[in-house]
Amino acid sequence: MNHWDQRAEWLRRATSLKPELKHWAVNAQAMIECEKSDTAWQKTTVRNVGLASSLSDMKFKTGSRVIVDFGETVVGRIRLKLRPEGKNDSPLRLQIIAAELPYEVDADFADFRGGLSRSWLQDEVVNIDVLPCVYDFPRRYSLRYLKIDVLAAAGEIIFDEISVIAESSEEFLPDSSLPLSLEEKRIDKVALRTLRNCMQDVFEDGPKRDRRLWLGDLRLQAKANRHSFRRFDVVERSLLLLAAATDDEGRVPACVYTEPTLRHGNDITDYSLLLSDVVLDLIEATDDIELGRQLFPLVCRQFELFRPNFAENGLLRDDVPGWTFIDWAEFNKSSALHGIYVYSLKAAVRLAEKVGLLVECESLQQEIQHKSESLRRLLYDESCKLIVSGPDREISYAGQVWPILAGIFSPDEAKEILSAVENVPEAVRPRTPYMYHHLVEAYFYAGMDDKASALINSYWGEMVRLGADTFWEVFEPGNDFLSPYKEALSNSACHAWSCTPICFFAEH
Ligand code: RAM
Repeated sequence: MNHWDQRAEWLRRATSLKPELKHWAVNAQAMIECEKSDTAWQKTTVRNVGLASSLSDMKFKTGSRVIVDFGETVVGRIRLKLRPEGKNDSPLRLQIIAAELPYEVDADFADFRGGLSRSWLQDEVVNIDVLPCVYDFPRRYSLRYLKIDVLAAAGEIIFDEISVIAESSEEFLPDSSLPLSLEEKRIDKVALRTLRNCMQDVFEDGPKRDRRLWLGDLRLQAKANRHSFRRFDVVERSLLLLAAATDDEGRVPACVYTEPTLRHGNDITDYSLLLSDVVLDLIEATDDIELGRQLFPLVCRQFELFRPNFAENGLLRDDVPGWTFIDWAEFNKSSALHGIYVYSLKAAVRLAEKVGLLVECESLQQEIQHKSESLRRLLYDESCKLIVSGPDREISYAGQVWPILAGIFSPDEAKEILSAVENVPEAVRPRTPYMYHHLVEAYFYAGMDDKASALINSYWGEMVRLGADTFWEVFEPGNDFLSPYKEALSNSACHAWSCTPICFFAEH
């Protein structure tokens, strides 16, 4: 089959796998007010001021405000059941803010200075012509809190109901039968809700932002899904959409837009390489050998496209073109990317073995050996037990973690490396749950299980202690307003790549 036909075929199959979304109502639980607090996350805390069930006894007029809490973060469409009291001769004008975090409820959006579009912020003004009515907002939001300001009303109005018609591929969070501590159970539940809320008709990175399918996020979602919802249809659909949007050179996109028609989004070098791992994970779970064989050439093409970035000595050149992500932080990414290359080659070999393409394995094996040796020989500083990166021999956590996950070092050596990096104050630390996930994995690989558990507790556990009921896109303890987009309001507070405690608890 030629390239065009193959992509069309993948798109057809992906379309046939489109899941039917489940819908259910989540009612507002409480009325709240926001307050400034020095000890709260992002300096904002909420105070309960009444039960949402007493709303129907209250009357609102021009200038009034109500803020409700749904008790958990939900993704769906807001529904208001409204009734006029007295004068009813003109439209009702409302302004809403749908917020994932208390800070968003209280912030002044006019001060927005972010690098991403202001339109990601979840606010809107609506005019409702006919009362009484049940008004369903057309746009889907991700929210825990809803602020409603009555901008103009003819007379008084009553909210008989404020709810969200939630939507996702799955409604219920699976019950874990794992022997977990109370603290771990809480983390697990938050992780499951995060994954569930991102599981729309594709695996989205975040239902508030970017509401988009990213290969790197999908990789972690698929792993967590294996231990929880087991919706392999949604994984396969998501993977095939990415495959179907491959460009004419054969590069798989880092993300796609699925509406109105499929479109190739950004390219990220490390995400394309990791395609092998996503395919392997799915085929291991489903045993769909035929699909594995079909996707194998696409997996190999990613290595072919990337290979010219290696110099004669087996190290990456300093000027790898395009976007290398690894984590939302500025640092020399060379040793991490080298590690990802070897890690991804190894996944490709396992995939080839699984689907019986043994002839292909030999050259991949040789390359693994060659690239592992060059990293060890040229980037590993035996005297201080650290992996350096780039001409200035920079040290970062990612630069240690990925070569370790690639299996270039034994668990004992990995332990020495991970212990050594802790004593380097200038070592660039992880910034996002995405990179923290890989650090935890590296601790487990090195047999440092206590370190891994402590990190799960101090990182994901801390988010829970700060009030998270879904895990955040970006989290650095003590740095409340950190944002890769120069504006914390743009951050997503329910983000796919943060859901992986599900994997840690199930696997270790
Ligand atoms: C952001 C999103 C997404 C991530 C990319 C690299 O836009 O947070 O989850 O995969 O960056």
